[in-house]
Amino acid sequence: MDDRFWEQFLIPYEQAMEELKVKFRSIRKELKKRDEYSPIEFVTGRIKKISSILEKANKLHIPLDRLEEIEDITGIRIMCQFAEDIYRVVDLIHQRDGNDMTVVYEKDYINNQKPSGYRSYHIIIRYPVQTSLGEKELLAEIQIRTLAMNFWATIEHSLSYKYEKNIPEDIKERLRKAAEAAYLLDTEMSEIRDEIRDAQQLFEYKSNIVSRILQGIENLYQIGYVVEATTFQNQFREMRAQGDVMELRQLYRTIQAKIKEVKTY
Ligand code: 0O2
Ligand code: 0O2
Repeated sequence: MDDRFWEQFLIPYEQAMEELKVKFRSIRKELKKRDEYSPIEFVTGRIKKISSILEKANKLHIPLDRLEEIEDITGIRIMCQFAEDIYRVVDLIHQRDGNDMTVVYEKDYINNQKPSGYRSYHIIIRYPVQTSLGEKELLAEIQIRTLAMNFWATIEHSLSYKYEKNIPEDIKERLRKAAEAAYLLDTEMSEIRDEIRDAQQLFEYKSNIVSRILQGIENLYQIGYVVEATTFQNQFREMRAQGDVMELRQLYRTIQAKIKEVKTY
């Protein structure tokens, strides 16, 4: 197995990696252009190192003429801001299942954290690439994780290499604690996110009510009910300073009722 063999062997895997990176990055671009939230923060890809391919073949007793059975020669990694986004990305992949890719199986290391502390959602797909020799279907692994999970896994992976996969027990224990901290960080950020979303919705609701109140006061002025309009305007000024949504809602209803009443005369 010389360099030329590996060069040829890896061509379709590199092509698959490039195509998949473009496809997942385009989802992000498209959503951003439409001013929608993207569950994808960024996407990276890698081709497994030759030494790791051989190591894995050896570990899984895969003969060298069946290396294509290794599932993660092409690896795509999708990073999300929040833990909930992971399942949105999983859904996006499921929607494509049977179209440009086929899901073979999935490993949920989010709900089933590894003993090391590792968390991520893995999807193994079958992906066709068009080569000069015709179509070739190959396996690829998509890892979906949050930024916090990625931070932890990147450091743990490099330590794992440093210690040739024999990380001392005390460091392993500290890594497990760090994984717990990463998990708490994800949970905390999700809660903050929910609160931000609630606050944004309340703000939106409030500004709609305010503009409807102003519209109502304007209507009363136009149809000649100046005294009522002025009274409502004064009430509105006071309420706005306090900013109570329920009171604003009540004022809006009173103005609407008044308009209805005077228009029936
Ligand atoms: P942009 O403009 O940065 O958003 P390539 O295929 O050449 O585009 P390559 O060489 O494969 O990319 O690089 P890699 O390492 O696979 O992925 C790099 C992409 O991931 C770049 O985005 C980086 O900006 C982004 N990236 C890597 N690490 C982080 C990180 O910690 N945070 C964030 N937000 N992004 C990161 P692009 O697509 O080049 O474009
Ligand atoms: P590379 O080439 O260094 O990226 P195995 O890896 O054999 O134990 P399996 O079933 O082949 O298990 O695959 P698994 O565990 O579903 O996924 C393997 C890949 O997931 C790893 O690739 C890592 O990228 C990641 N991973 C899995 N467990 C851990 C972990 O405890 N820590 C970190 N940092 N990453 C993990 P490789 O094999 O490292 O390949």
